[in-house]
Amino acid sequence: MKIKPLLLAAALGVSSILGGCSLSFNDPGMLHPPKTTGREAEIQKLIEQTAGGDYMLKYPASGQYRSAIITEDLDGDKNDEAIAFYSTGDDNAKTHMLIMYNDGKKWKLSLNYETDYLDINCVQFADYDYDGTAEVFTGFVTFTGSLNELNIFDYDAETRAGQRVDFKLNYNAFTTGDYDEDGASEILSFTLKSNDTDAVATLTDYDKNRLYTLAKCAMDETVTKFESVSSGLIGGKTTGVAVDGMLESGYNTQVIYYLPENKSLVNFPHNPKKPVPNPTTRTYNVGSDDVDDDGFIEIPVIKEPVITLDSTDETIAPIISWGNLNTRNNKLEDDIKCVTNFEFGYNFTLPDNFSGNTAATLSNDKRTMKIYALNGNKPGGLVMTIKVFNVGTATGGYSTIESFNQYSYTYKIEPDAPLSINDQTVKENFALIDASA
Ligand SMILES: [Ca+2]
Ligand SMILES: [Ca+2]
Ligand SMILES: [Ca+2]
Ligand SMILES: [Ca+2]
Repeated sequence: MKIKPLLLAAALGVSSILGGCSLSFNDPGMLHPPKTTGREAEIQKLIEQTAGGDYMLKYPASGQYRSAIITEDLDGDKNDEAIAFYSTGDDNAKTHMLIMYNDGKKWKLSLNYETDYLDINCVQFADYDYDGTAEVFTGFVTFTGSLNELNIFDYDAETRAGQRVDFKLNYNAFTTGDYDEDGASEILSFTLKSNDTDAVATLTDYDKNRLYTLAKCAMDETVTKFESVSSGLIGGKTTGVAVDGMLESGYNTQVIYYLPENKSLVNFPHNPKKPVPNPTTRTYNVGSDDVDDDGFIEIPVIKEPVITLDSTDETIAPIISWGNLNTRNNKLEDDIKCVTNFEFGYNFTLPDNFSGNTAATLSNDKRTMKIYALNGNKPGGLVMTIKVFNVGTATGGYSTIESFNQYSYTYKIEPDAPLSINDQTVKENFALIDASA
């Protein structure tokens, strides 16, 4: 079983937003209009005409859509509509959001919405009212702490007019998905504990021509920032959201999902009535992800095994146990275990016959990982070694698995290894932590 390359942010010194919209905000987003050609140039001409003078395009700071001109086929007629944000030189205390469409000949204005907010957190698309046309979800950055305000815009496929829906929601992060299995999208939004907000997850649904709060649940008040929100299948047929958060020190994950039979929103593992330590609390910034591409999101639990080392030349390598949530008992079930070298950026998935039987160590310079058979709580016989050389310098009978940038990742299996493993398994179970993922 091979896990796909992961983006492990701590190893790379960057932070990642895996889908959804979070509070992440690092660029005011002002820029000169880009030089464009073709369709973009035509759209830009319409923006110029609408702005009627100097203008600066703005773009969302986070989420999947971050370009100055966002195109998306809202009504499914195979022709994209376009969304853009700008401020004018005359009135830079306002932001305009345009929805535009092409009538087959030229680009025309569907909506020119004006707001006092200056910055855009994110844009997403989802159809919440079952009419086959996606609504535009726009989060503006408010002037209150790290809160954003979600606004929704409806595009009429017949008249091609856009209008703002009478609905507002404050959030630190949000995403959309079909969380109650009724075939249409809901909004799942999250707030952090602050002077203005409680730490809460809110599920907003649509019925009888209005958006309303379907369910809420408490979240962990010690989370200071949302790192990423991943929406998808979490277990069984349940769609939920894995919320990776930053703590004062370290990181954790909460999984939020809806139970239709109880009409309740559930948080794993946070429950104010039955407080338990969060088993996902970790020092490394590793995010939840579908690591084995089986369609279910795995949650990382990092364990530093209690193993006695006689030598001070090496340390125990952390084990990441990627688990799936069982929504019947709200418990994580171990799925895939790997040992990780954060410094040189790779994972090695432990084969079944290694799991619970082995200890992995890292040399002090982190170049050498040794995997031993366990003897009580001490490393026993050496099974195999993974060693990182600078490209072209490998010696000592090591075979190369792959090379990346200046490094060759190599391995050697001991001739009389106390546990069996073959070359193919080593190569299959090795995965680089890919910076470009
Ligand atoms: Ca369209
Ligand atoms: Ca719709
Ligand atoms: Ca739904
Ligand atoms: Ca998976």
